[in-house]
Amino acid sequence: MKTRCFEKKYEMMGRDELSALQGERLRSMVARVYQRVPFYRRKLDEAGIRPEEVRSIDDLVRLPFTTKIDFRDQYPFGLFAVDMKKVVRVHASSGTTGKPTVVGYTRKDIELWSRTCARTLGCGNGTARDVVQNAYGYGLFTGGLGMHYGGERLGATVIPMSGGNTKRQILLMQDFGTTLLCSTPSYALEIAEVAAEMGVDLRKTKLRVGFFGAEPWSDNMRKAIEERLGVTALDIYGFSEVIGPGVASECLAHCGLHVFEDHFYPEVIDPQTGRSLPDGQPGELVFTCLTKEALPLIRYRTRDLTRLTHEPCACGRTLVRMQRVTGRTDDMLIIRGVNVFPSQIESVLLEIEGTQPHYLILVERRDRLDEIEIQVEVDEKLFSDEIRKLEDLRNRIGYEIYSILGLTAKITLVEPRTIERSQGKAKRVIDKRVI
Ligand code: DLL
Repeated sequence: MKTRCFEKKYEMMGRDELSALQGERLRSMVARVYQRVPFYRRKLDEAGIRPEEVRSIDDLVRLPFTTKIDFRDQYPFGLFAVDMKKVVRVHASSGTTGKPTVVGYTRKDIELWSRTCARTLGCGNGTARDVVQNAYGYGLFTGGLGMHYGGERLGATVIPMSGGNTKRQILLMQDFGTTLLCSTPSYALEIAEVAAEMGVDLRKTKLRVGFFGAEPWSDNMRKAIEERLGVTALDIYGFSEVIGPGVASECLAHCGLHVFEDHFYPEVIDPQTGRSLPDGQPGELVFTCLTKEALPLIRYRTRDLTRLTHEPCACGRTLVRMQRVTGRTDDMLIIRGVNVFPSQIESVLLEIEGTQPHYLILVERRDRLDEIEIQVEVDEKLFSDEIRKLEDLRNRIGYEIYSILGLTAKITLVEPRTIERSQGKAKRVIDKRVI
């Protein structure tokens, strides 16, 4: 199989050489965070580990984990390992409650990120001759700017579309000769449907490969996307805490996602015991950033479930592969590409006078788009009041939810004791989507 790598030296490095490189990078990273991040110094001290005891990559399993709670506790910049004057960019994703999870990049981190996103495009044999239509959202979300810089770093021509404006996407796709599409898989299907309504056959355009990620999807969706858009659909994975997109990417051999492990070292652990699991066993994915300057993380627990394999791949890359993410260990939902924790919705509701702490979140996929409805019980007396008061409350909740999540939710106010009570753990979410 014909493989074009953006950084062959690293993507096809011998395993022994790669391990040695990882060990060296781990050593220097641990020494750096010990010196510069009080949070890590405390954690390593508590675990009784001196930085100089970390000699090879095998020592990683002795180090403590980092979690999303640590981001919340160190909000906003407490985990940064450099002075703010070296930080040239911040991004953010959803935290578990009102505060976002904030991540930072130095100039060198941006260069690293550009390269790993260029590698991602390289996994679909992308080159400087390609035209990349980037339909990931630009802004605090990492998808847009990450893939944008990756495209430019590759030397390709980037069309910075962001999400939405679907008819325009289709028009430019034809007129500019787009060859590579970057979007969430659900948005790719939306593009296909709108194109069909417009009478445009996307299979006749120059579109060649799509880089789809940021949300869970399935082989059925892959088939539908490939048929309707006439592309090879690749699964790409990443998350903001470690960098954004550009952590792992499927190649044209379609047998798992190559993890760019010379920078982001993956482990799979048993989520209950924290014990590292061998190849092939499913568990929680954990990442260590070996080279990042602004935010180097030690053993960050992603909560994503998958398996790893070191079996050789037909493309020739030697990098470890992760299988498609099959679920999460927590209750995070991804709605229209936005990460949503039910606890975020709860904290909004609890702050609004007139609501009761009984609510239900309903998620559906209608006309290819995710829809979210929040049913919430309100005080008895509001129902005997004027309708206008209920209307005001509904608008207020909708507004607050939008300002925290950036999502428009349908808000339904219901009378007290309408929502079913549970005997044990309350069921707060009904997700009816079939992906
Ligand atoms: O979604 C980064 C990204 C942008 C990845 C564009 C790929 C493409 P976050 O907003 O921090 O970052 O969300 C990260 O999304 O922990 C997974 O649960 C989920 N996720 C990301 N990629 C995939 C994928 C970006 N390919 C969270 N399959 C992660 C399944 C994915 N889930």
